[in-house]
Amino acid sequence: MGNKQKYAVLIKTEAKRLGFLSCGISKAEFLEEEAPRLEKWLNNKMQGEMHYMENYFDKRLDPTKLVEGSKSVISLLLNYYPSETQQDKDAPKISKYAYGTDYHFVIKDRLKQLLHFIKEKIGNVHGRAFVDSAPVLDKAWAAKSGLGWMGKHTNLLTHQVGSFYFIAELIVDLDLEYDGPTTDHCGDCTACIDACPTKAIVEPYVVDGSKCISYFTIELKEQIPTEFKRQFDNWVFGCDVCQDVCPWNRFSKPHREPLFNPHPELLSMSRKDWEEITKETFNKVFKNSAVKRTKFSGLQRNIQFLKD
Ligand code: B12
Ligand code: SF4
Ligand code: SF4
Repeated sequence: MGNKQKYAVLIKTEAKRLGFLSCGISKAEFLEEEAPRLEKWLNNKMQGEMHYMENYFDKRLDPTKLVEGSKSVISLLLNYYPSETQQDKDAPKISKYAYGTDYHFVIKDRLKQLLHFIKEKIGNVHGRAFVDSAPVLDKAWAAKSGLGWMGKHTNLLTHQVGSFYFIAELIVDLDLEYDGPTTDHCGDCTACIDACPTKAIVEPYVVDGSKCISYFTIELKEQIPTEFKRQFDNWVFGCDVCQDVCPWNRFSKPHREPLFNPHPELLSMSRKDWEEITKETFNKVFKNSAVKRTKFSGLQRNIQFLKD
């Protein structure tokens, strides 16, 4: 076994031990296929008010411009599929990914541990840890390294565990053995496209971000356009519809990450509790959650938007 292969095995074994669902490795290089797609998406203004998506176009497509001397992108998945969901079927809905502690903190910590391990076992490796917010095309890298395929709803998914997981990566200046992509198993299915409440999946594999409920309820700082009234299917933070209807998500398995467990009160909150939510309850129930990012005023705007 050569060093590249030996180190790749070592890293993947440690990633599993740290609780990651899976780990795949790609050569750090320009993402040729994604470049025209990202350009088109931006030209069509599908980023809406998410102006950060317009920045660092070159770095977003080429990790060697983001991390000097980088050779490999190590992609990692972390499962967040909960064993229980909200009990009141009429209550405003929170996306499953936001039930527990904000994933940025949980994953960043785990990534640092993995990087530390690499430095300790392999040597003087330079690298950086990324999760979500950096100019990195998380899904494209995970797909390139065989961790799943990008479905028609554009999320990364697999046969084995569906799509309810986060994606993160380490970009390092270490040569490793690279994995190849897997195949697309969407076939003739159009369940996600048909079910999307705001028709945001404008064509297979293309989501118009500016029409997605997740964008309206989390990213948009202004008022939600009234033309979308009564189309939110009761979602107040994110939206899971395209994933909930995906046949491959029948194979989702509950996570085993205690930090992703919801505050005990969250799942039992009734519709009435939501409508009467106070700042104190908000601060308590969403103490460390990603929901905190919309602030109390943002959540109230979203709850209000569902009315009449
Ligand atoms: C901006 C963003 C959003 C925006 C825009 C969504 C989008 N699809 O881009 C909004 C706010 C709407 C959003 C919503 C959600 N998001 Co988001 N989001 C991101 C972010 C920050 C950037 C994504 C991006 O680069 N978009 C730009 C466009 C160009 O990319 P794209 O839609 O992925 O487009 C690709 C495909 O369309 C493909 N393509 C185009 N044409 C064709 C044709 C063919 C044939 C093929 C095969 C492919 C293809 O190429 C494009 C470029 O790769 C990433 C984190 C990151 N840094 O990557 C998280 C991320 C994608 N989001 C994530 C999640 C969990 C969500 C939500 C499920 C949250 C929720 N429950 O509310 C929803 C899902 C909505 C959806 N169906 O996509 C996860 C996805 C995990 C996974 N399993 O895939 C990520 C990776 C965050 C993370 N690190 O875990 N998100
Ligand atoms: S998250 Fe909801 S609104 Fe966004 S594309 Fe999926 S189903 Fe449509
Ligand atoms: S619902 Fe169907 S089309 Fe959409 S991602 Fe899942 S398998 Fe693919």
